[in-house]
Amino acid sequence: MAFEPFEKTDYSAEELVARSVQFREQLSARRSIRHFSRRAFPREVIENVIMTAASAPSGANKQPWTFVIVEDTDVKREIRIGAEEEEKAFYDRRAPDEWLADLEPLGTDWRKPFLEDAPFLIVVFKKVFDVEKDHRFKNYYVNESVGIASGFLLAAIHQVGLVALTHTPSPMGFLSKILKRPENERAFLLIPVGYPAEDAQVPAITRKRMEEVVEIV
Ligand code: IYR
Repeated sequence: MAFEPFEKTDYSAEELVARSVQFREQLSARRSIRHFSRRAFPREVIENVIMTAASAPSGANKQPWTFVIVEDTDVKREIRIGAEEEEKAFYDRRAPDEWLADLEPLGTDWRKPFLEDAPFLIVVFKKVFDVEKDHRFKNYYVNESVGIASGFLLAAIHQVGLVALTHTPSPMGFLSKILKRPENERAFLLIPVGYPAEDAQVPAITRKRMEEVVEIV
């Protein structure tokens, strides 16, 4: 592999602090949203946030991801039906009481209208291996890589000024079927993206204080 110079930046200590505060404030204003407007916007925005995600680091630079953009109304409906079926089973039977108690403050239930309301759904697939000419090639740290890319994606959506939800109906096999994905891909996250509904509300959550999440050695 050829090497090339790294285009570096060089900020002073004061600039570093100011930039870290600014980005912290910007990103910590992001919230998971469950009520979407149907207001349209260009698909180009979605393509750009996805390509931001696809710039994430990955094990051995294998980039083990596929991002499916769903904009077709009928396919969105099919996905809503599939997700609600799994979610109904989750809320009615599968979820242990402790899990339901943890979800209660968030006000979630099996109904997922946002899967039809949001103009776009992004379905993130992880590639557990790659296939070329019937040969299987290994990917590495797939969950870590796709998790990092998904973090980039959420940050990019927020920076653009749109909202999203990291939705994980479980199991997600219905997504592979509806979207006709190959056998080396598994659904990782289902992310509706759009403008928030006029009357969107969010639970008044708090974040842990620094002392609770940081240890200095
Ligand atoms: N997948 C379900 C349940 C759910 C689970 C967790 I953990 C959440 O943080 C939120 C919801 C649903 O989407 O409703």
